[in-house]
Amino acid sequence: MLSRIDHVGIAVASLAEAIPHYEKAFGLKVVHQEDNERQGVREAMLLVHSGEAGNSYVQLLEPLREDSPVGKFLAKRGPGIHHIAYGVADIDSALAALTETGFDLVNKTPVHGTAGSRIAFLHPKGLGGVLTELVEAAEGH
Ligand code: V0V
Ligand code: CO
Repeated sequence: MLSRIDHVGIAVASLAEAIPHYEKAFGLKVVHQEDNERQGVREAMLLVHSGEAGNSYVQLLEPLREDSPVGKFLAKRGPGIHHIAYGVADIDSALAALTETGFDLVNKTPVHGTAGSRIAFLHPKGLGGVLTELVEAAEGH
């Protein structure tokens, strides 16, 4: 079902402060930046690797509001790894298969993700305390 690690989502207080650290430490480059109102985040994608199965990124996440998943996470736990996202070729069939097994889905149908992707979150409870996202990337991402 899973084709790659698409991204690691990292909660930060400020993109402007965090991005230069990643650029300097690893020579990564921001290839996409976007505000996602529904998710309450301003996010930056830094490309790590392009492979046959698709791309892998670091996703830096700054909250747009305190009362958002990343805003609440920062207040409770401080900055750090917020979620891991796996690439899938077909998110509809992946979600259908997970529903069949009675899995606890945050999103039962895909929602809008970064750069035109279709995404869905799985609850951390069922996955060792790790918030997990599935990503069906848009063509070319
Ligand atoms: C909360 N919890 C987490 C967590 N956030 N555990 C692991 N990783 C996280 N990131 C735990 C928290 O410690 C509590 O555990 C429990 O879940 C309930 O926490 P809460 O603060 O009361 O939060 P809830 O229940 O209101 O919401 C938690 C969920 C929420 C996971 C349901 O954060 C959510 O819907 N997340 C999915 C959307 C999202 O994260 N969007 C931002 C990224 P205890 O204390 O009860 O044990 S957007 C993105 O990645 C995009 C756009 C993209 O990739 O394209
Ligand atoms: Co993400």
